[in-house]
Amino acid sequence: MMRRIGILGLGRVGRSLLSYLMEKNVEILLYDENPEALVHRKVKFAIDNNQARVIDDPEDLKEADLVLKSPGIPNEAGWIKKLDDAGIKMIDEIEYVWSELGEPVTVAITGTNGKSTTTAWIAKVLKTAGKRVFCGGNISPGRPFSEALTDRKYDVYVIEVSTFQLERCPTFRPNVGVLLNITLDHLNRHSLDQYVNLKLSLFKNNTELDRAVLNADDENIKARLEEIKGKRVVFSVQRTDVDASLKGDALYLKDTEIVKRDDLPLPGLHNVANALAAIAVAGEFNLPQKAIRSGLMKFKGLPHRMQYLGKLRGREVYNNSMCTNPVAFYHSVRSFDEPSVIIAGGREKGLSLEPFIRGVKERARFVVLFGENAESLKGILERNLRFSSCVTVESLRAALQAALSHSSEGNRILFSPGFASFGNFKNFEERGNAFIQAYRAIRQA
Ligand code: UMA
Repeated sequence: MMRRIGILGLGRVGRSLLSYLMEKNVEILLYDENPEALVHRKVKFAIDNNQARVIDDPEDLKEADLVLKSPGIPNEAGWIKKLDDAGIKMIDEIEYVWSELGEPVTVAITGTNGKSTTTAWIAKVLKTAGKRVFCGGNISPGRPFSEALTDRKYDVYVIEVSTFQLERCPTFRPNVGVLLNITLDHLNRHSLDQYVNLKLSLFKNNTELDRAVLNADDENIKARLEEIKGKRVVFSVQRTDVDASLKGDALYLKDTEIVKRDDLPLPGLHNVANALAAIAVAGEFNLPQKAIRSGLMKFKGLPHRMQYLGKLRGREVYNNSMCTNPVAFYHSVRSFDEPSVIIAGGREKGLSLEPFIRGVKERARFVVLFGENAESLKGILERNLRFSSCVTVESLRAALQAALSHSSEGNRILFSPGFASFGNFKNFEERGNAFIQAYRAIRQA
């Protein structure tokens, strides 16, 4: 009988898996809770041409030999549990693609903050050294890992993986796994213990030949270091007795100077840490110093992550829409030594506001608040810091205008929300694009 494969969720991952499976001799079952997902061109084409069958009741997935789950579908959902109880084999895209590709050379990057930047940076370094690199995974905008299935021409697969993508990966074993940091995020879906365990599960199948690249400065990682399997390769911005370190004004791989800190294209100590992670990975590939240095320096950064937009009436404007939690906010405002005029606010995820308040205290010249929690943040800043240099506004354009009128030439305006985009936008990209549009509109006015 023909193999039956179910695809759960028809977002970017589901659609990309669908494209691949349509070329195979398998029966495809599709399920998505949102009927709108079925009218997407690619999905509709498959259904109309009888290349895939939509099922209305997830119970019917019990007919499948294998089910591929999209990361956005919570593992804890009742209907998912029911499928588990029925003994259905259900795995994550990462597990499926990695085994379909025949367990290729893979670098997988995870962590709470900085993973997209570090993923792209590592890919840049490897490319500069002449490797053919697939760069994708959770990184957004970017390519889901499953896109690698349709063009197999790579030496190395560099993928960003989120905890949502690691829950059902029984055999996945990257040659190099990178864990950047673990701070609280996504606790609406995971408890802290669960979250740390999931991050560490990246290494659970490691053999002695596999590498775990780890941040020695992170308390949550340090506490569990001994239980991480494989060869541990450690980086730190504080210690110099590690594999990749910051010594004085330069970044080192063991005793070899790789690059001067001032030559890195991205600001902030957290980006020094990200660069050290990339250096540690490059070291495991035995890349020459020159290629590592040049790859690190050529990197342009990613959209919506400390993206420099240009000057507006003499103020430097940065878009960091990707900043979706208070810890990321703290690091992003501290990227600069001088205080900034900050635009922040959004939807709360139940995380501690302490890093946000500390970030304002240490680096805010003025704060413009926008989004769902704007009013409450204003109250909190006034109560906790007696900080009254803030206003609330109704739109991003108004936010940028307010930032302009509360700053002077030579100041920096930093859009670093610190909270989720939901409520006003679909995701951080839509929010970042809206900010860029506001910037352009004011520049042209
Ligand atoms: N769906 C259901 N039921 C649910 C939830 C979703 O049926 O309970 C359906 C939706 O109707 C939709 C589809 O599932 O049609 C969406 O699937 P998805 O949410 O997995 O989205 P994709 O488009 O496949 O994108 C996913 C990642 N999304 C999430 O983890 C939520 C993208 O990460 C990732 O870029 C992409 O795969 C490629 O790998 C986004 C993200 O926010 C950027 N990630 C989080 C983060 O970075 O913090 C983890």
